[in-house]
Amino acid sequence: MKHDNYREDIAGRADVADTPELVAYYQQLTALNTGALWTVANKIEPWQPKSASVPVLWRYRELREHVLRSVALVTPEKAGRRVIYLNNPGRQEVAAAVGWLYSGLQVMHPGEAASAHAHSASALRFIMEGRGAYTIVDGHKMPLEANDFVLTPNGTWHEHGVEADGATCIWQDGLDIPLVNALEAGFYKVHPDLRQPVTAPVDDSVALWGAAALRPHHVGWDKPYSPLFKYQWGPTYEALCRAAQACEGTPYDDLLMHYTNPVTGGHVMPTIGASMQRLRPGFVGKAHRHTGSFIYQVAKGEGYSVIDGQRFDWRERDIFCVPSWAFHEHVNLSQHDDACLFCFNDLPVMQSLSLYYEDALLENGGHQVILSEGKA
Ligand code: 1HN
Repeated sequence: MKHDNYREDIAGRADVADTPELVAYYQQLTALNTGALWTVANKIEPWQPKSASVPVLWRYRELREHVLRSVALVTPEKAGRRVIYLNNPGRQEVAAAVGWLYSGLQVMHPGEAASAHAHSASALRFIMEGRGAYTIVDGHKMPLEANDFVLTPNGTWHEHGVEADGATCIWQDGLDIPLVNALEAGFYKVHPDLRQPVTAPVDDSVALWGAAALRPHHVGWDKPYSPLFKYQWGPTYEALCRAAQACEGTPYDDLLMHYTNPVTGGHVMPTIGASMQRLRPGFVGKAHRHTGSFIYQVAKGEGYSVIDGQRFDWRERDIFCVPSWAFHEHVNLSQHDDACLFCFNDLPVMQSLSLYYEDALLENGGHQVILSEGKA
């Protein structure tokens, strides 16, 4: 296709043929812990981003029973966290779901709790099913329901549980663990009491900071993450539906809203951003690509996404990933119902390091040629 644009046998690219003399020279350099740049230059300076991750769809109806089985196999006390993690075939050595992002499905029975700990990695949860789940973040307790999005930012004490009168809960965890480990900045501590006291009224974070466009006058905030820890599904969905009445949306994402830090208007955490998007009934998106790694969960509806030429059909609770610089386009297969996609990503990292690039597909009416069909 475009391969001629990326030839390596041109001026400006490394193109040195081996000779016996050069090979001997390279061996001498290796012995001194050095190397000739031209032997690796084209590999370490690709023409454009080359993700090691592959697009993957994790079907909830295939995963759910395995996640539930873990309840009988291990306790949260012994496991620390009872989680089945999403393992991208291209990223197994760093346990990433895509790029430098980790994700997993955590399950808890009524009356169970996972002990309090803190780490330099940032984390989030997106609630999938159940009743009576809660998270406590630095003394702030929050009850959680399906499609709620909750932060456990870097450095905060956090623990989770399900109330005794609740029902088995499953939620998706998202963390920047692979990134933090790549940067060699991972710290981890267990709370000395294994539990933290609840020191604030339940849901005070939502009460104080959760009113759209209103900021409390007398309460300051100087942490690098959002003081609003929980973003509830009800107001999020309502905001998307109302905005859809007021504007067109984009050809790629239809109507997409970023969850924001109400103090800054910026991303919710320094390293992880998140969004919820609504694809109107019958929406057929065009393809674009950008840098950064993206993990989606289908919060509502049915459709498919074409990622790097592969079609993935999804329905509610399925999870899929879009690697950096992979073309992707989303389609809502229903003519009557909208579809909503929750997404978390490393956009704050890409943007703050000036590494965010974006590109629309211009050929073929803005649609990828589908090279393989994902099974429904
Ligand atoms: C973690 O702290 C949680 O708090 C879940 O529930 C998954 C995976 C890796 C590292 C820390 C949690 C995690 C994690």
